[in-house]
Amino acid sequence: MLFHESTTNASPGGSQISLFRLLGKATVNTFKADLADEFSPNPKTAAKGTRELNRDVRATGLADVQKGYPASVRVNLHPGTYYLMDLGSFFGPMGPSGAPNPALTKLVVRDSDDDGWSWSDSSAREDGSGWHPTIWLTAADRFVGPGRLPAEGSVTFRNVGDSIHVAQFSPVKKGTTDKQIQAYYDSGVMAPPPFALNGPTFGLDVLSAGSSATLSYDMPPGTYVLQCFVADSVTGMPHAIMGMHKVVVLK
Ligand SMILES: [Cu+2]
Repeated sequence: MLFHESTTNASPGGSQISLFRLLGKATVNTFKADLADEFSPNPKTAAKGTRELNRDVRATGLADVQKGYPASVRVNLHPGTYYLMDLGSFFGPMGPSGAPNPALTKLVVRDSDDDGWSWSDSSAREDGSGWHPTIWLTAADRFVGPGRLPAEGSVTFRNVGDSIHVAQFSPVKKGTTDKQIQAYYDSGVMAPPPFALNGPTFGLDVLSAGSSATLSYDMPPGTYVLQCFVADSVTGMPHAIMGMHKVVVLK
């Protein structure tokens, strides 16, 4: 299934859309409580939030987009009930409990009668040009894949780890290295990173372990850093600070 996304939200956060199923006994309220934990400033609570989200949802993107930079996400969906959420509206009005209360949109996926359709067939068609890079999100909480990606094209993200992850691209100065980024995080400095560049960000929203999604986009060429800000399920520290960043060049 292919989702096209664009936003009218001109704030730097734009729209951050996630698509997920609830697992086991989880309800919408369970999910909202998990999410509040995940974004807690207390690392122990944030770690718990990640463990809860790993247990309670199966998320497959979608995309984080800014105004003027639409993106598409292709995912393989089984029939069932799904929810769409814009995290860009997460810190809006508080709910009755004083916790963030993002709006959720329910989406029911039914079995298609058209048995001629398959995900692999259509993604092959979509990427007829041949080169179609894959970024792996690993159990060591790292991005593994090529250092060069298309500025206009598609990238498949495969979460082969054991935690939810996100994959956010932010522009950085040419020549920036992962070593410099790690040194910045290790320094604990609160000032904006010296390697940061103004420019549009984009990315793939939450992807659960065992899931994959293909992000298609058209962004300004240049150097970007791919990062994950999910809280570690043990320390509660954002994965990026623990090393989940990767400098990539979009050409
Ligand atoms: Cu991560």
